[in-house]
This record gives sequence, structure tokens and C-alpha cells, in this order.
Amino acid sequence: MPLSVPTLPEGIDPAWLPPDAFRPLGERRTSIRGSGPFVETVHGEVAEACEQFGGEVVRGAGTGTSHDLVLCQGDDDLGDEGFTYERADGTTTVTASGRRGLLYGLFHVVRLGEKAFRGACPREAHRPAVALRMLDHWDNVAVHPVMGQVERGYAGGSLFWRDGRSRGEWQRVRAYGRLLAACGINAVSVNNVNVHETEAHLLTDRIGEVAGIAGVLRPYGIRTHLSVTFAAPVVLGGLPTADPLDEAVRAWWAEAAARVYAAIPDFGGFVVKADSEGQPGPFTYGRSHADGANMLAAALAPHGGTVHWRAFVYDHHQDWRDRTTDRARAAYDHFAPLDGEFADNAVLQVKHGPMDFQVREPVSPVLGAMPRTRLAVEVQATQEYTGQQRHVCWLGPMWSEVLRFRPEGEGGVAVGESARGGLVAVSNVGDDPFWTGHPLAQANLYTFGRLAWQPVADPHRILDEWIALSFPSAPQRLATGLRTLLHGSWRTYEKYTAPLGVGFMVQPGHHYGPSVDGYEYSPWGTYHFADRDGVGVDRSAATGTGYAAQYAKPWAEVYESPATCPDELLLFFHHVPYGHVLHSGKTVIQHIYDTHFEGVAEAEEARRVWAGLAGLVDPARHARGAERYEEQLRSAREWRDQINSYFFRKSGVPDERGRLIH
Ligand code: BDP
Repeated sequence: MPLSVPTLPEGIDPAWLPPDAFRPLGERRTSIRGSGPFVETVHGEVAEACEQFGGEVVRGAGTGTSHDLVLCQGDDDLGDEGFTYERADGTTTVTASGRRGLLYGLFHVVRLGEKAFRGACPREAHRPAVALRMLDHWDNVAVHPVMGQVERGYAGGSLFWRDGRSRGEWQRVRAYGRLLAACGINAVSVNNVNVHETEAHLLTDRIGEVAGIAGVLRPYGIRTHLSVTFAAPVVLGGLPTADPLDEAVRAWWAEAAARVYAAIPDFGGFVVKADSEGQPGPFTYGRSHADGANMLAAALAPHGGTVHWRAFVYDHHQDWRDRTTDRARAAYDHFAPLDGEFADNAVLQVKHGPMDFQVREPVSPVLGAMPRTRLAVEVQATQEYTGQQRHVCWLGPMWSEVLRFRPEGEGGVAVGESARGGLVAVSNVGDDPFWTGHPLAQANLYTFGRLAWQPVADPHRILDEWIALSFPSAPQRLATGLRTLLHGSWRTYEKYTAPLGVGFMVQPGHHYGPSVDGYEYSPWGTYHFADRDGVGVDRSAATGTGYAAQYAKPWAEVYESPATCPDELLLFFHHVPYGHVLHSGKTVIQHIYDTHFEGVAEAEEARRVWAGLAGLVDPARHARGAERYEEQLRSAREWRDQINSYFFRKSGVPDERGRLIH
């Protein structure tokens, strides 16, 4: 039985799978050969397209007629998800080597559109460079008094949970799985890394609810994961301890894992935030994080599961007057010494930067320091610090820079190649009709999936792909407009917010909008140290926190001195006088003034471009974007005015162009 394509509830945006994107496929004759659950999913997709557009699909070779497209299973050596693609003698052939390959091959054909059926194409092999391409949902099952239903969610409520229970809106969840498969994502974690009491029970008595979600995502090749609390043996099991070396604790976890697998045979594994921001962890028992992770790894191993242990561990009760502690150092200090101690099925999940998803950070030194550990890189699709999906900030170029970064310098391996544990993004999706709040924020999710499949891919090509898929009959003017809007939006956002890598300067708590000193005298470890003479954090080895020395030699040297440190990271690594001259030739203070004026001008221009696309974009989508651009501009001006006034008053240095007055 072909599995039917999920029908979207009324008013829900089809994102990058609008029916029209299937027209080239649906108008043709397709033969599907092979068997198994993913073949049924693929068959359902093709059958639906043919029904709409008049083509036909047969199982097996059929008789007589030739086919425009053959989707079959073969025995190439391209792993479970790989496929080959070729076109010869008027037939396009996709051959999957494993079970899931056909799914990705089908969406490859959809992406190519008409091109898939023209001319000839020699055989190409496709396979993901990264095995695990995952989204972590920070969804609470019950509404959290401060964080709401979705922590750091800017797209409405959770797709999975509402008011303490599973929503059971399976059509939408399936449609979500389909979108994810179409951009290459194959794993999802369904609840927040901060595991509160209600959520803790998902592991045990409420595993059935997780199984429900897993069952709906499965046909699209997605494995379900769960965030668990390290204290589960105490909170759920009634044991006196959660010590990872205690036999009773280990037995409890082994049993818990066995029960999870009884309910969800292809369960992916656990995600764990331990000893971080108030979450329990092995430190309580004087054990290391390798002890903690390995205990869970042992419980999961018999079933083929993986533990995703997060490296986001730091002291959030710092004394801000003590400059010798540096939060940027924490992940490396905690984890680098443990390299080689983690079990094979333990993945250490590392935020891409050392702090916390700021608009500009250096690449985390942990990513170059643990060659004997399976590392996953974690990025944030949800735009906590990058405009909360009210601002357009396409993060493709930022992620691509991270993935192309070579911790050992020229000639070394890139982060995207060495991340054996996978790529993970914090999801930006909710029950919003546009999935992501701002309709253009869909581009971040799509780009993440495609970059995870191929980390060295050019993000701008991925952006073009997203545009072509999401707006299949777009006139050139629309495609150009969308490209203009998204292409440089990260730089624009950077220009009007915290300058030169210094970070934060956001409103504490919700993290939206400027608050120049909001975190300056708080215990969170996120300071800019601006005074009348200068600004920035001295993280050099010679006179600062020593963070720069956590990198391998080439980068440690580059970052050590303001003379070689790249401009955009200068204030992350150095405290410099306002008159310090950047490589660009400008002083730091003039750079701050200029970029803030430019950033707002660019936001004004973006609003104008979007307004000009009315009539080319579906009205509801356009209206939503227009409303968001108003807010982006208001907020950008607020940022500009606060940042510029602040530095003008602190430094007393006039703007060369006379735009600032006392
Ligand atoms: C921070 C968020 C917080 C998350 C934390 C994390 O502000 O809500 O719980 O990251 O990654 O960025 O665990």
C-alpha cells in the first residue's frame, strides 16, 4: 500500500514542498521497483503527484511502455541513505543502495524539476557526508511559567505537545517529517534539553506518547530521540542516588532503555544537558562527564542507540568582578582532557562557538581538540540571539564558515568533515501557519538540512535551491528579490547589533532587543568591559584569560595579537582603545558608528524590497513578512541609537560625519 501524502491543515504554508514543485514529476511516467516501508512512502509521493498532474506510476518494470523515471533499489555501496542518479536514452534512473536512499533520491528529482527530464546526465553518486542530521526541539510538554511551551521558540506552540500532553495532530507532524526528509534531516529530538518534571516522565510511563510521534515521523526516514534528565533514577526511579558508577543506577538505566526500545524499536537515543544552568549531572557525585555519558551509552548500546551529551557546561554563578574566570574557556577546560574516554556510541554535542549562539563568535576550540571523540556540531536555527524570527537573518553563511573552519590551519581537516557525531540544529519550527514565524526563516531550516548533508556545499546555491522549490513559478524578479533579502541579512543584523564579536548586549531573560549593560554586572559571564578608554575582552594568553591558547598553533597565534586577529572578532579576543585602527583602516569607534548607520539603512532597503514583491508572493505570506519588516526596522533603529549613544557617551569621541549629538 502506498503511503498517502499528508494533507496540510487549511491555511498551513507548504514551505519548500508546494504541489507545483511536483509538476515535472507528476506529468510523467514513473516506474518504482523494490519493496519496504520507504518505497511505499516514495510511491505515495509519486502517485499523488501523478494524480494531480496527469502522469502515471507503475510498480515494477511494467509492460511495453518506456518510463521517464525509474526509481529502484540496487546494491551499490553508498550506505543506507545514498543513491545514484543518471539520465540516458530518455530515462532518468535513481538507484538507492540502502533502504532510505530512495526517499532522498526522489526529493533530488523534485529539486531538479524539469532539468531532471532533459538531456543526458552521466551517473552521479550521492550520499550524505554526515550520518546524523538532527533537529533538537526545545519543546516543553507543559507550558513553562517563564519559557512558555517552546523554550526560545518564535513560531507559536509546539508541533508535538500542548498543555502537558501529546497534541496528536498527526497530519501536521507527518507533513513536518516530509519537509525534513526533503532537506535531508533524519533525526529529531522531541523535547527540551531542560527537562522539567512533566517531561521527565516521557522516558518511562509516558513513552507511548513519544512512540506516537516516532511512528508518524518514521516513514520519512526520521529517528526520534528524547532529552532525559540525569537525575531520572532519583526523580522517576525513587533511588537515593544518580551516581553513574552505582550499580543500581546503571541497572535502572539499562532497564529504562530496554523499555524505550520495546516501544520504539528504531529509537535514536538520549540527549543530555548535564551540570549546566541548573540541570543535574555527574559532578554532584564527583564523577566526570565521561562517566556520565558512558553510563547512558552502555544502557543504549545493546539496542543500537546513541547518547548525545552536550558540552554546554559552564558556571552560571560567576563573580563578575573576577576577570580570571572566562565562560568562553569552560567547554574546552571541562571536555578536552576527556578526549578518548567516551564510548563509541557517545557523541559530544558542541555548540559552534564557545559562548552561546551569538551573531559572531569564533569557532569553538573544542571542535579541534578531541580527535578521539565523536563530536557533533550544534547550531541554533531558532533565532534566539539573531532577531527571534522577527528579523530576517539567514544563517547559511555563518554555519558554512563554521563547517569550513580548519582547526589545524591550512591543510588540516575542516570541522564539517571531522564532525563524526553529526550536525545538530535547535529547531525554529512551531505550530505557526508559516512553520517558522517569519516565512523567510524557513530558509534557515532548509539550509541547515542541506548543509548537514553536504557541509562543504555553497550556502548561496542552497539558498537558490530553496527559492526555486518554495516559489516554483517565481518570475525572475521575485527570485532576485528574495536572494537580495536573504543573502546579506546576517551581516546586516551583525552591523546594527553588538559590534566586532563582543556579543550579548541584549535584554536579559528574553534576549530580544538591545540592553547595552544588561548582562554587564550579572553572574552569567557575558561581559564587554566597555569603559571610557576602550572595549572588549582580553582573551589573549599573554595578558588575558588565556582562551586564545586553547586553539592549535596557527589560530592561537592569529587570535593572540590585535595585529593579526580578524576585525570581526577583535573585541571577542582583545580589549582595545576606541582609537585602535582596524585592518579596514577605520578606528573601532568609527566602525561602530558607521556599521550601525549602515545596518539600519540596509534594513530600510530590505523593507522596501519586500514591499515591492507584493503581488508576486502569496498575500498571507507577504502580509506576515511586511509586518515583520516593520518590526525589524523599528528594532534596528533602537539598536543603532542605543549602541551608538552608549559608545559616544562612554568614549566622548565624536562621529567623523557629525551624525551624533549630545
Ligand atoms: C541558551 C538558552 C537557553 C538554553 C541554553 C542551552 O538561552 O534557553 O537552555 O542555551 O543551550 O542559549 O542549553
